[in-house]
Amino acid sequence: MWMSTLARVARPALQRSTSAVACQAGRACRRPGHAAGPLPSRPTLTHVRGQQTLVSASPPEARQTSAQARQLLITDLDIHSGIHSVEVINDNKVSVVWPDQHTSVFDAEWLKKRCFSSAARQSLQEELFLNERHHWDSELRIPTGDFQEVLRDDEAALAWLSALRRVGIVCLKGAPTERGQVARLAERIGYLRLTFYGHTWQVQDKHMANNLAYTSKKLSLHTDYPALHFSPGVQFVHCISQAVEGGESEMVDGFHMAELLQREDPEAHRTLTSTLVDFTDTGRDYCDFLLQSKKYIIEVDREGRVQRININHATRDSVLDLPVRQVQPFYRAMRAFADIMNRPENLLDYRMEPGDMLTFDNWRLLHGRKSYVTGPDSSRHLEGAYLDWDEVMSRLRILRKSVNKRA
Ligand code: OGA
Ligand code: NM2
Ligand code: ZN
Repeated sequence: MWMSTLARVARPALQRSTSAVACQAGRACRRPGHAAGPLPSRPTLTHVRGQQTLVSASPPEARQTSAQARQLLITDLDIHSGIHSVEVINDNKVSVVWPDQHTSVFDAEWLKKRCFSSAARQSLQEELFLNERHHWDSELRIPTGDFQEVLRDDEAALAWLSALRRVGIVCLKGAPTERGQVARLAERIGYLRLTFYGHTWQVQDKHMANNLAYTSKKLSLHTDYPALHFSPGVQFVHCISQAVEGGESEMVDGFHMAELLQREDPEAHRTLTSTLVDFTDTGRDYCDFLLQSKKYIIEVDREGRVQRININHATRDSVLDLPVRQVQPFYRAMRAFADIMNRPENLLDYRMEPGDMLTFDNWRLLHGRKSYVTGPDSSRHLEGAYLDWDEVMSRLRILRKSVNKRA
C-alpha cells in the first residue's frame, strides 16, 4: 500500500530521465563513429582524448581502473589533437587511433551521452542530479513509506530517496519509539552530519535550553541552521513521543514560495536574493560554539534558479549589515515572503505520531511547530539528525543502478 504513494511521486523523474537520455542524445548525435566531422555539439577530440575507454592499446591507460580516475595529466594533453583514424567496430563501439598511435575504444552510448547539444546536456544533467522538482501546497498528501522496509529493501529505499528529492518530504512510518533510529536510517545512506548540537539531537523542553527548539514554544517557519555557511541539506526527525496538547507541525515548499514571491512581488524577491543577512548561534552542546554567517534568504544560481532557502528568525542576528535606507525595504520583503508562506492554501499541517520519521529537504522546506504543553506525565520527545545532499544523492544513484540492473 505504502509503495504506491511513494512510487507515484518517485517514478516520473526516473522514467523521464532515462528515456529522454536515450532519445534526445540519440537524435542529436546520430553518427557517433565520425568523431572528426563538423557537427559542433559532438564530443570534441580534445575532450575525448584521455577519457575513460573500453580498451586502451598503449600505456599509460587513460583511466586507472580501480580508482576510475583520469590519469592523463592536463599538461600532457595535446589540446589540438588530431586523429589518425576512426572506425565503428562490432557491438556499437567506436575505435579511435590517435596520432601517437594510442588506440581508444569507446562505447557509442557513452559518447552519445556526452554530446554537447543542449538537449543531451540537459537530459544527462537531470539523470545525474535530479533537479526537477514537484512543487506543492496545502493539498499535498505527504509521500509515505515503511521504516523497516526502507532499511531492508533496495527498491523501497530508492522510492524513498527519489520522492525525497522530487517532493522534498517523505514520512516513514513504524520506526521503533526509542532513540537511535535516526542514526540507523543515516547508516542506510552512509553517515550523518555532525554539528555543534551533536551527532543526533533531542528536541525536548529542556531546562536552560541552548536553542529555542529545546523549549515548548512555537517555532515559526524556518530552515535549520542558517548560522552555518553550509547548512545541512537533509533532516530526519523521529517522533518518540508527542505532546498531549499542541506540538503540531507545519510545512511549506520554500522553492514554490520563492516562485510565488517572484511572480507577485518581484521587488521583494530581488531584495531577498541580493541582501546578505547575518545569522548567529552561540552556546555549548557537543562543545562550545560562537557561529556567525552571512546568507541570502533566497539563494539562486547564475540562471536565477532557486538553490536554497535560509530563514530562522530565532538565529537571525541583531546585527544587520546594511545602509540604513535598505533596512525598511528588507523588512518589507521578509514580511511579504512570510505572508505568502503563511497563507492557508500553502501551509501543510501535520501531527507527528510516535513512530513517524519525517525526512525532508532542509535546503527547500520550511518547517515549524505549534507551542505545546508539557505536563507532569506527558513529555514530547523528537530525535533528529542531519545529512548532506551529496551523501544522499550518492546512495540514490547507487540504488538506481542496482535496482535497475535487477529489473
Ligand atoms: C527543530 C524543529 C520541530 C518540532 O528542532 O529545529 O523544527 O516539531 N523542531 O519540534
Ligand atoms: N537544533 C534542532 O537553526 C537552528 O538553530 C535549528 C537546530 C537545535 C539542532 C535548530
Ligand atoms: Zn527546525
